[in-house]
Amino acid sequence: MKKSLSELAIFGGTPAFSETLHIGRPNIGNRQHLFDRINSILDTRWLTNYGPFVEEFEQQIAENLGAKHCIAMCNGTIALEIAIRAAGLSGEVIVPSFTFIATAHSLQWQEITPVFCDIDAETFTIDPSKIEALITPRTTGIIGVHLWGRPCDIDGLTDIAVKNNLTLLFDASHAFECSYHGKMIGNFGTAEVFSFHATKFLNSFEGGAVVTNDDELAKKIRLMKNFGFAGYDNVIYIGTNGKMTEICAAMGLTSLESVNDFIAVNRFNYYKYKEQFKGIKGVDLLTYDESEKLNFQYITLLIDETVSRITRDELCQILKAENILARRYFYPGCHRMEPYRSYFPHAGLLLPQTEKLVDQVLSLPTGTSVKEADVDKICDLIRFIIAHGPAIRKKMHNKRQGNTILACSQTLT
Ligand code: T4K
Repeated sequence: MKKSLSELAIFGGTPAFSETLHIGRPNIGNRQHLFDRINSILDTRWLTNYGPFVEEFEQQIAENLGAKHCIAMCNGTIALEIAIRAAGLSGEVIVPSFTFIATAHSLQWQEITPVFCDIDAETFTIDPSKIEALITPRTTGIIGVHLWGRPCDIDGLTDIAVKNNLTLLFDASHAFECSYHGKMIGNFGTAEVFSFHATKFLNSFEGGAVVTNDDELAKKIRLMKNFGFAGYDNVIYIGTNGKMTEICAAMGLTSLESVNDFIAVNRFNYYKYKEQFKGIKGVDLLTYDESEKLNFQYITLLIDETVSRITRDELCQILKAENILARRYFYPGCHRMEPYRSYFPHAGLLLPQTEKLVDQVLSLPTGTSVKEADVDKICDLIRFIIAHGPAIRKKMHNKRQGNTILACSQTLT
């Protein structure tokens, strides 16, 4: 527990953690089960292309979600690209800017223009009431993102999609094992896309999947992820290589066995953070609708600098010096990254909620590698920082000025 400003690592004190505490540390299941599966892969010499583990992984995911089809892929981005192509999207597609860049890139990569829509001020997911103003004759679809595992307003989006004859897809990368009105994510829209990247709640090292209840679409996606082959020597679609390998499926199956344990740890950490952040001025923990099924994978703070008297970026910098790698997910918004910021330099004017939020969010470490004592230490530190906000800012400012003067004098000598 720090007692004075000079004990903060940013001012030369000893960091709170001797090793970096990362956000996004993978949840790891039973090692022996993974090793057994890997041995079996090596014994059978079936490494990829419709192996038994991929098949089992797909079946288990579909069963778990109560959906008809799961098509496993090499990662979430390729899964998005294939879902978009198979669903026949073209022209313009409406997406939130407040998401990981892959949501927008998976469209642009196929020369489909992502049209950025603002988010709702409460849910931080795409705001259905802003969509119709963005529809043009070129619009073919909407992609909602269940950000941080908190579902979009699926009913609102479905109404607009039906009314305007648009295809509705969901980027459900964060939302495996989450529900909406009691129904598992994976069952909405034309299809939903998951990521099983190392940093995700459920990981298969790298991986992703398209989940759908549409038989025809599933068939098409299966062909497209395998170069368009419909049997030996017969290609019927343009396709790519989106296949998941056996070793990734082995990891995915191993992770699936431990889903309840992962949730229990995440939930515990979430409640611990929630308890600790009560009453810290200007620091709000983003909460979940606890009547739903949740994976609790993300601990996200909103920093209101007018109250906290320290900016999100200053807090992030101070925590980094303490070896706590908090991340500004998803700063600065897709519209402020290339190529979109060159294509649409004024997009921010239509995205006031996004513009506000990107400067406030800070994600903190959680997951099975983060212990109760770690959470306590992080919260103590943040409490201390906020309590001394103005003094810390001043000291940081003086330090910056000192460094500038030093750098200038070194340049002159
Ligand atoms: N849509 C959404 C909404 C997404 O969030 C994502 C991915 C996608 C689509 C695309 O799905 P994939 O194609 O990735 O399956 C990370 C992930 O790479 C990315 O998967 C994820 N979203 C995004 C939110 O986060 P970075 O650039 O922040 O990753 P990186 O390398 O900085 O890692 C984050 C932290 O995780 C590090 O501090 C260290 C830790 N880490 C990471 C890896 C890979 C580990 O401890 N071990 C590891 O193996 O993007």
